[in-house]
Amino acid sequence: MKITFIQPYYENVWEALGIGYIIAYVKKSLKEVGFDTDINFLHGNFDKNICTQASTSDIVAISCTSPTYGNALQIARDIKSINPDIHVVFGGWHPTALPEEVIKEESVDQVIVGEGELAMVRCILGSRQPILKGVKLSPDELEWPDRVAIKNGRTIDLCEKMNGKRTASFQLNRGCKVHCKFCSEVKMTGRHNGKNNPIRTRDFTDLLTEIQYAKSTYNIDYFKFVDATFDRDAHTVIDFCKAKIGFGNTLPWEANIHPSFVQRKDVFEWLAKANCQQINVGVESGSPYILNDVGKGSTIQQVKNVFRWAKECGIGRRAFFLLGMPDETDEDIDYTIELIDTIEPDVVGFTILAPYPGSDFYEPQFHEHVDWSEVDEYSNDIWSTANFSNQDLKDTQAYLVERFKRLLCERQA
Ligand code: B12
Repeated sequence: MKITFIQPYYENVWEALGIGYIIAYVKKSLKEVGFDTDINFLHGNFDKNICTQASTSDIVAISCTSPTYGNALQIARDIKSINPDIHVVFGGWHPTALPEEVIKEESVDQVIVGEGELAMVRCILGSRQPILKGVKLSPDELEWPDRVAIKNGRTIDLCEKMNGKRTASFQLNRGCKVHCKFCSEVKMTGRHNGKNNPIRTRDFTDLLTEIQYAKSTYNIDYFKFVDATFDRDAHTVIDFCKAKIGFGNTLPWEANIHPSFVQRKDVFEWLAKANCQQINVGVESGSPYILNDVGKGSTIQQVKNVFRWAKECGIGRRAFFLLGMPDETDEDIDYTIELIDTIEPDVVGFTILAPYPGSDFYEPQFHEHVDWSEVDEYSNDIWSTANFSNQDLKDTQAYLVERFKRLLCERQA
């Protein structure tokens, strides 16, 4: 049986890690039951080449986020127009958030909701339920993502061309302890719950061995984590750093940090010892009211601590701010400016809220017909609040970007 996985194109140079996980698990599971498969991976837009290559498959499985959903649908339509007998499966963030809508599409035969490894095996072995639920596997049931299949060498080469670093990404945890209203993670891994939905953390030796494999295969000289919150708690971060040092892994790396989980300076001392070069922090706002309102789970003081400790330990600090929370006022923006001036991040991103399906801000009556290929948090024409028009938000974003650039120049002069 020929199965083709497709990741529609989006402007970034990250590898399709989710598909890599699925392919590895499918290959192992089907081998165990003696089921013969020919598995392919294609990455690109709805160009003829992709559709022609995929059209000789028995199953085409397409991954999509909301901004890539339009392309994904076009690919599915084109493939079906060449070969209507192909079974077309959709999975990933958008179909997980809106399965009922996606399955209505004529060119989609099946939607897989949630983590796709086991469900994809079931699909290949014949399960044809229109909406098939994914299963949360424990880390030791998962295989390392199949980096050869997803052509990781290509994205690593591209990273080198773009920023001089041969970078690959890895996953430490599945699940997140917080539920921010603007994030759709909860739809994928469920609401965190210590008992029956704990954070699933990998064995460090297994992870470090995978990193070592990527280093010797692709000559990577830098790595990142895909985890939205890498720092599940202080002792796990410290234990990972100790394990990395003990393993003899000296590679530089970066990770996303949630300020509230690592409120101890020694965490940053260990991160520095383990050659962590940058922390990326979703600060979102300098206003305590807004942070509380969106369920961020961190306080301004915690943010200040993290930025101070990281600086003292020589770790680079990137901050992300999200404009356009529903009740945000001019005063809240002033608090954000004040916070930026205090924490002095090395890099900053200012985005505008995008009400992605799966997030608490998605409202079908307003957003059902949004063309998501035109919308993301960097730029969108759809979001406004009671206090700010869409243009106000764009102007504020532009003002903050310029202001930060100026500050950075002054600091560096
Ligand atoms: C790391 C990350 C990125 C990385 C790239 C990740 C990558 N490898 O491609 C970067 C920074 C480049 C990025 C970019 C974007 N991202 Co992003 N990203 C994430 C993050 C933090 C983790 C995703 C991840 O890699 N998980 C680990 C891998 C192993 O899992 P996975 O890819 O999700 O795959 C699993 C399932 O999704 C499913 N699955 C996936 N594909 C398929 C396909 C089939 C057929 C099946 C059956 C199942 C299936 O099974 C997989 C294995 O279990 C999530 C948020 C989060 N909290 O997790 C947001 C998130 C996925 N991103 C999001 C968005 C919107 C974007 C961008 C549009 C942002 C932008 N403006 O650039 C782009 C779009 C990228 C794209 N290719 O479409 C949203 C998606 C919301 C939505 N409704 O679509 C999320 C949920 C964050 C949020 N705001 O809520 N992202």
